[in-house]
This record gives sequence, structure tokens and C-alpha cells, in this order.
Amino acid sequence: MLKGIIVKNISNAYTVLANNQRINCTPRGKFRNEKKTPLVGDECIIDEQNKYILELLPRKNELKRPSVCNVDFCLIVTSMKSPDYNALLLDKEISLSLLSEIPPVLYFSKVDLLTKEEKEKYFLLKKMYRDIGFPVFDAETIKELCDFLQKKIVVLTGQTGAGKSTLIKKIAPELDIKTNEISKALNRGKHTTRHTEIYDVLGIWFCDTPGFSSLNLDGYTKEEIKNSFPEFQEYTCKFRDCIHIKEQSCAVKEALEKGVINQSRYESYKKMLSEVEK
Ligand SMILES: Nc1nc2c(ncn2[C@@H]2O[C@H](COP(=O)(O)OP(=O)(O)OP(=O)(O)O)[C@@H](O)[C@H]2O)c(=O)[nH]1
Ligand SMILES: [Mg+2]
Ligand SMILES: [Zn+2]
Repeated sequence: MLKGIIVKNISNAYTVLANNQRINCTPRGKFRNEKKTPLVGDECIIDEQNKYILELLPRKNELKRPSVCNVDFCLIVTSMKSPDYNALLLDKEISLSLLSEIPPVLYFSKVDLLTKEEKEKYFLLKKMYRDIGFPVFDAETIKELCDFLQKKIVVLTGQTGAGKSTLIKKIAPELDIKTNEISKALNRGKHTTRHTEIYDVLGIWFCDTPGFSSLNLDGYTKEEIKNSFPEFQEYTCKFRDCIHIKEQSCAVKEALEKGVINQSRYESYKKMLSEVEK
């Protein structure tokens, strides 16, 4: 028996890193009965002779979309162009990460494709997210990003074609990771990356995942959505259960009017609330 960590999963086949070896294993029947699915990131006990995963150790955290666990950071890759910047999608990813108790880190890709005027807007965007307290990086700060993520397990999330695999390749060009022309990927409606796998990239454990085209908030409550906006938390409204929409003496809405809370973030919040109400 050996202790290891699941680093790759394709349907029911798992690769476990144990004793510096990659061992292909299948879960023992018990998991299915218990409705437990091993995830990439899981620490486990394996039977290395028969190549079984015998036991999963308790998880520190678990992200639902994409399905991974025990990660230190969620690196949200957001494309500024093709696919075009989508504030709601980014804000949903941030909330989902926070609701799984994984600190989000933001990376903006394809800034090089922006016009001069678009770049000006991008700088404001970057500042806005930084001011809320999120670490923000882009192609110009990849070195700083690597320093920040050293020795951590980092799951990459983001839309199909956002540039998740490309970012790993930029950091470690020698890794054999598939990337695709965005036009091809989007037109076929297919993902280039089709499975979840952890790569050791110069001391960072990057977990590349298949992208998504949309994200739903199934299973979350309005209260949880409200709590997933860190910039709202410092305000005390008249009503303790204030949802910051139509209530009187709402400190969040007052901050919004003063421009302290960002309008685009608040729009995302309203859309997310109405999505979970349905
Ligand atoms: N100009 C430019 N192109 C980029 C940048 N990042 C990624 N791309 C291109 O965008 C396309 C999609 O990149 P991928 O890395 O495959 O995207 P992905 O997020 O891994 O996509 P999935 O695996 O489908 O989820 C590729 O053609 C990349 O070359 C960037 O910063 N600038
Ligand atoms: Mg990819
Ligand atoms: Zn309020």
C-alpha cells in the first residue's frame, strides 16, 4: 500500500503519483456503492500491485466546476478578446471559487489583441479587481505570477479558448500540452483540453481543465451569492438580511451610488441573484 495523489483522470482511469512514480489505477468497487467519485487532487491510498485506489483521504476543499479538490488557488483565465471579455462569467467564476473556499487569482489573456483605447479600459478593469483585493496578472507579469504560485496546487479555470493551456505552455514551453486555434475550437463547440490533469510546471502544480461555454449556479442560495462578493461585506445595512436590491437604507446601494462599489460587479450580482431565484 502506498499513499499518493491523483494527478490525472479520464473517465474511470486515474493516474496516481506515488513514490515519484505515475501509476495507472482504477477505483475499488466500494467507491461506486458509496457514491464517492475520486477527483484529481485527491490524496489516496493505493494497492500498487493490483493497481486499485483503496481509500480517499479527507478533502480540504472541492471545486464543482471543474471537478477538482485540495487546490490552493483557482487561477481564473479571462480572455479580453476572442472570446470577448464577459464580466458576468468572470464574476461567477470568482464567486464559485470563493464559495468553495479557494482563493481566486485573476489572469487576463489576449491583452495584446486590444486597441490602444481598449487597453485603457483594460487598465481600469485590472485596477478595479485589484482594489477589491484579488491578485491580478497578465502576460506582462508572468514572472510575478510564477513567484506567487510557487509550490502551490493551482487549478486553471475559464472559458474554452481563454488561453489556459497556452499560459502553461508560456511558462514551460517544453511541456506537451494541446492548444487550439480559437476559431476552430469555438466553431466546433469542442474543447481542446478534454481531461483534467496536474502538471508540475517549474515548481507549480498546475491543474489544466477543459473550459466551459457557460456556468450555472445550480444549488446555491441568494444568501451564498451575497456572501461571495467580498466588497459588500464591510457594509452594514439597516436590515440584517438586506439583499441590497430594493431595501431602504441599504449601505451597499449607497456605496454603489458613490462609486465605491463598482457598477459592473453590482450588475453581475443582480444577474446572479435572479439566476438562483429561478
Ligand atoms: N494573441 C494571443 N493569443 C492567445 C493568448 N492566449 C491564448 N491565445 C490563443 O488562444 C487560442 C486558445 O488557447 P488555449 O490555450 O487552447 O485555450 P484553453 O483555455 O486551453 O481552451 P480549452 O482547452 O478548450 O478550454 C490559441 O490559439 C492560443 O494561441 C494571448 O495571450 N494572446
Ligand atoms: Mg486547454
Ligand atoms: Zn443592503
